[in-house]
Amino acid sequence: MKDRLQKIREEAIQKIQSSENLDKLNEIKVSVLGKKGALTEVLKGMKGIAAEERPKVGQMVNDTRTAIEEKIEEMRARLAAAAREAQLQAEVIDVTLPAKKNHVGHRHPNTIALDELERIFIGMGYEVVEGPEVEYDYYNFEALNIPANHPAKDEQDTFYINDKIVLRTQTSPVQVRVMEQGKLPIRMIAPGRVFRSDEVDATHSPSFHQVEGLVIDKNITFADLKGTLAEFAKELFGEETKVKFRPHHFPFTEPSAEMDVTCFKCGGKGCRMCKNSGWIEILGCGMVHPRVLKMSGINPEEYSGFAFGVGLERIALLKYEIDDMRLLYENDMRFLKQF
Ligand code: 2NL
Repeated sequence: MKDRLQKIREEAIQKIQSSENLDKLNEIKVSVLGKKGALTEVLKGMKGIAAEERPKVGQMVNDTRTAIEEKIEEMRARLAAAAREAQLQAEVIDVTLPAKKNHVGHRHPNTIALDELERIFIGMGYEVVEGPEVEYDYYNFEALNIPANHPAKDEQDTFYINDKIVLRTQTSPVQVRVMEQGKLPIRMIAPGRVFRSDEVDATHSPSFHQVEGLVIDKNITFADLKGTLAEFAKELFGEETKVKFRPHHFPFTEPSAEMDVTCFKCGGKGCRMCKNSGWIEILGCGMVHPRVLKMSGINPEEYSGFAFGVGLERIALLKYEIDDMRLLYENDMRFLKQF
């Protein structure tokens, strides 16, 4: 019996010491100390031993078990430390490696121009209001005094969803919605995306952006329009900028005008930028047509107002001297990050 236990002990210790990982070690533990293990087999054989011998044999079995358990624990600690060390080695971070380049984003030229326009008008007490891009024909055309037979309504120029709904061709419908709410006075700008059925070229795109402005109060005159837009031009293009108004026609304003600014490149002497005229066309404007006021529930005998519309891309192209609108939509970072 003693020899057998000695043999079990030596074999077990030999296996334990040569086990190369924790899984292997556990297998050995089960094969020796487990329910069907070698040592357990010995205990089962105790029945055949004389009663007076049993305590002694029991003691020997227990000593063997303790010795094997100690060896296993010692080996377990060694293997665990080795595994941890290997993991640390595998996960080592080289803090001297160069960092990943962090590409910081950049505002689009349209966004830079819009932020600038909003800053100027907010500074003059205007509110910024947005509205739907898919709009009723009523708000986009009818409420703006654009008759059913007007060329702008042609399917060649306007995208129709159905005969009552269009993709807005201007942001004026946002202003009509504000006028309808009936809270006066109004001092607002309406920036946003607009749509026209145009072919793409250097100056046209089927989707572009507009900023429209609207002021309605008692005693608003063309002098308010001129003063406001002259101030706007100075803030946008520089203090020395002068403006001039040329008569024009829009269905929603009367009288109507287009505003030019002195060329900010040559100061008015004439250059490539202003096609040698010294002037650059910048926006359309006018006094809100009394019919437009009336249709939105405002009494034209009591209130008057002015309105204007600017193409955002036109401002961005001019300000940053970009000669092709398509560059604004290609999302080429090498181009965009110049501004
Ligand atoms: C242009 C011309 C303009 C307006 C827009 C407007 C809006 C309302 C009432 C009256 Cl709610 N008018 N907007 C007025 C005059 C001109 O835009 O050529 N824009 C690029």
